[in-house]
Amino acid sequence: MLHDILEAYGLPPQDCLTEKLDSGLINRTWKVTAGQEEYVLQRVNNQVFKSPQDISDNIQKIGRFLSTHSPGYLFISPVATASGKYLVQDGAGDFYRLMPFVRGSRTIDTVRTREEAYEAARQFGRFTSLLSGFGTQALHYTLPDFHNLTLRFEQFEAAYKLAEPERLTEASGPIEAAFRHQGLVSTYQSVKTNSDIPLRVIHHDTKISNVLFDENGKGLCVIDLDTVMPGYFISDLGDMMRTYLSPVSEEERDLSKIIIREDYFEAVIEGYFSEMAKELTSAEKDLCLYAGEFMIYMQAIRFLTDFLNGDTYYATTYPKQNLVRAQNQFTLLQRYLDAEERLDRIVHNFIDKEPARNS
Ligand code: GN1
Ligand code: MG
Repeated sequence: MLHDILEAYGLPPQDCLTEKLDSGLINRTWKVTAGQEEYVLQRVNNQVFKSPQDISDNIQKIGRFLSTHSPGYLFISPVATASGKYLVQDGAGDFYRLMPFVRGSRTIDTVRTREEAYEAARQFGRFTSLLSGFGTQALHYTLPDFHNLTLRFEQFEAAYKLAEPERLTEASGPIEAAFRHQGLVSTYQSVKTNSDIPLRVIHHDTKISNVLFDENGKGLCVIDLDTVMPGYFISDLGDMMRTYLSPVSEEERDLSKIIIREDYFEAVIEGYFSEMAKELTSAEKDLCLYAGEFMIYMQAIRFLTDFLNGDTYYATTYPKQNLVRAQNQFTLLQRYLDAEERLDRIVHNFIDKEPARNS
């Protein structure tokens, strides 16, 4: 299947070893070994990303900016094909791209130490901070409205109205929670209209497997740049809270295992602020706690919506998996809200240390 793609890159398919790397609910990824050379090959899901060319353009533009302004930054640019293209289409219309595999680097799937949380948060902060002079207007929106919570809520309401009665009954708990926390949508509306909360170059998928680490556990750079586009910093900071604070993932069915590791929250804030404190306005700093609420709630309603719609978006391996994921995320939201008094104190320790840029 990958034969023609490898050939397009001038790699002899018979001499290549391809191993599937299993991570992500949207794209497909392989490691390709061709003699001494190692690569990562990805198939871009074009049901989700309607214009893969836009992703490719964004990555090229960002790569050019960073090589001029931050030449020391490890930016992993896609490899060009024999005919000079950064994206290849196969006979079935699917798009592929190839990246060099960074020797000695590794990715992790679960945050097991405070240091890993700190390192990852620092890398996502660094990425946005290094691109603060880039200007977001030059970027395509690869997924329009991706983190538009207002729209996500409307999509939930639409799914709720059309869902099969059986699914409505099964999901009654999460549905009730979705409506109970609807106030989080109003806060998002006020973020959108506040001119002190700027659009920045945001990664939009800050799970730990999107950070490359070196052999000593130090962060090298961020990867998986499909969703890099203009956005608010709460998307990145919040998704780290969603995915780093609990010792178990969004797939966990035993909800009693979901807890908030408050020292990891501190590590995320510390790591992110180590790069972003000088960039963030005081209005943004006031949103640090909200960032977690925003992203956990949005992911909860996205899983719930997909369940109500009959599981059409996220890959699933067993029935009701999206319902489990939604229940998991609503539980995480509740635990996060329960811890907020203490989390707020942690945030204030940092805000009070650093003078805000616009205060
Ligand atoms: C999807 O495929 P993956 O894991 O990179 C989704 C994210 C969700 C995540 C939840 C384009 O990301 O928004 O947070 O699943 N990406 C898209 O696991 O919808
Ligand atoms: Mg992704």
